[in-house]
Amino acid sequence: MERTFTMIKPDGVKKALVGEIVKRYQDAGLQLVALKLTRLSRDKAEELYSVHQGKPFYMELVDFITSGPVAPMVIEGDNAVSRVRDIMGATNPKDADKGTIRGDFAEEVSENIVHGADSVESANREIPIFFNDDELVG
Ligand code: DAT
Ligand code: MG
Repeated sequence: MERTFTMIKPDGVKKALVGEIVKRYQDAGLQLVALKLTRLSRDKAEELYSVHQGKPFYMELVDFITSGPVAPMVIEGDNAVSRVRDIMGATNPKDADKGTIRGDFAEEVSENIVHGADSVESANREIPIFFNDDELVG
């Protein structure tokens, strides 16, 4: 059993995709452990994306992720990290397969609907940025 962190970005919330995305994860047999609607402070956005600091798209990324409500969640299941990444699709929607979230709903790499942790270590770092232990209830 593995836990991962995934988050619907402001474009996904704006396009009313929260229900659709949660359904895709649950239909795949993954379990929802925590979910909320919130808005990211600049500090938390910089913490989430600290590995991208200094990259050309970093400022744009932080501006975007703080531009509106987001829906962070914790998901549990066998191989949850890689299965969530598979359901999300490739980082650049132009490379993402149809049937994946990004392939179906995104057009630009800078606005690609969802975030997903890339490893168990990343998930363990990212989850506490958004949730206290007593919020992990699923
Ligand atoms: P992922 O979100 O698939 O883990 P990543 O960690 O490499 O991808 O990058 C984090 C986010 O940064 C990504 O979801 C969108 C943005 N991003 C990545 N590469 C970019 C680029 N070349 N131009 C603009 N935004 C980019
Ligand atoms: Mg990443």
